[in-house]
Amino acid sequence: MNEGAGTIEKPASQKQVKADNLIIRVMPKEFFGRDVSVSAPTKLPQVSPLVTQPLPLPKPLPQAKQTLPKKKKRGVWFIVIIGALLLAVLSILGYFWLQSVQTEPIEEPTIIIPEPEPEPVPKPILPSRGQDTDSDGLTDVEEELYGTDYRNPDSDGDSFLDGNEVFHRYDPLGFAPSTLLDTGAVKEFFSDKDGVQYSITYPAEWSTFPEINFTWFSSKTTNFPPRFSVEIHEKDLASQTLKDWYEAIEAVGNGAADLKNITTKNGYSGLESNDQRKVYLNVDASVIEFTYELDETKVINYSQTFQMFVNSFSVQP
Ligand SMILES: [Ca+2]
Ligand SMILES: [Ca+2]
Ligand SMILES: [Ca+2]
Repeated sequence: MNEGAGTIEKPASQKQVKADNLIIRVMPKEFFGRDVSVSAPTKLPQVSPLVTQPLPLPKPLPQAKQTLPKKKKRGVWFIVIIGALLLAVLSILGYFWLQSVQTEPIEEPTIIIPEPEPEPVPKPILPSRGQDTDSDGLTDVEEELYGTDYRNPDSDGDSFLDGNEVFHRYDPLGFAPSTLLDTGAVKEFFSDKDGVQYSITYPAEWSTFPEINFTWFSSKTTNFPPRFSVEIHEKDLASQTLKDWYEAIEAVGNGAADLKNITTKNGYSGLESNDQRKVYLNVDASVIEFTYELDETKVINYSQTFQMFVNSFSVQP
C-alpha cells in the first residue's frame, strides 16, 4: 500500500506505549482518486435579530449649587435695585406723559367783565286821575270847585250828569236852563295880544297871569298850584299843517304819533295828547297851545275843567 495515499504513520511514541491499541484510520472511499471538490456551504441557521431594549435614561445629575462669592452678590443686588429704580422712574414718567397726551386741552375760562349796572333812573311819578266818588265826570276836587255833591252824579236832578253840564258850561246846580257864566262859577278872559284876539272861560276862583306870548290860569290854593296856560305860536307858512308844524317845532320822542285829532266844541281842529293835558289848535297862521300843568301831587284833578277851558276858546272878530 501507498503510504502517501491514506496510510497514516503512527507516532513512534504511540507504537511504543500502546502497540496493542494501534488505531488505523482509513480514508473514506469517496475521497480516493477524485478531485476534491468543495461542497456548497451549508446554510447557516438564521440568527434571530437582536431585540434591543431601550436603555434607561441616566438620572440627571443634581446640579451643583453655584455659590457666588460675596462681592459678586453685592454687585448683583446693586444692579437689581438700580434697575428697579429706573423702571419705577420710567413708569412714573410714562404715566404723566400718557396723562398729558390723553387729557383734553383745558380751555381757558372766558373772563366776563360784568358791565357796570346803570344807575337806577328814578321812575317818574305817573299822573293819576283824581278821585271821582260818584263817577259823574267831575273829580271830588272839581265838585268842591263848582259846589256840586261829590256823592250825587246829578246834583240838580235834571238827568244831566254834573261833569257833562260843566263840559258844556251849563249850571250843574240849577234845574232851569242856565250857564256857569250866569251863576258866576266861571269867568271869561279876553286877549288881544300876539296877533290873535280870543276869549276863553276859566274857573272864577282862579286867577290869570298874562305873560309875553302866553297866559297862565291857576288856582290860588297853594304856592305851586295846578295851572292852565295858553300860548300863541306863529307858523312859518299859513298853509303848514298842524302836524308839520308840530314835527318841525315840538317833535320829541314819537312826535305827532302820540297825538290824536280833535275838533273843539267851537269847531277848531287840533291835536290832543293821550293824557289830554296838551292840546294844539290850528287857527289860521297861528297855533294855539293849551297846557295843563300838574302840581307836585301829580294828580289830575281838573281834567273836566281843562276840557271845558279848551272847548270854550273862541277867536274874536
Ligand atoms: Ca263826581
Ligand atoms: Ca256829583
Ligand atoms: Ca244835572
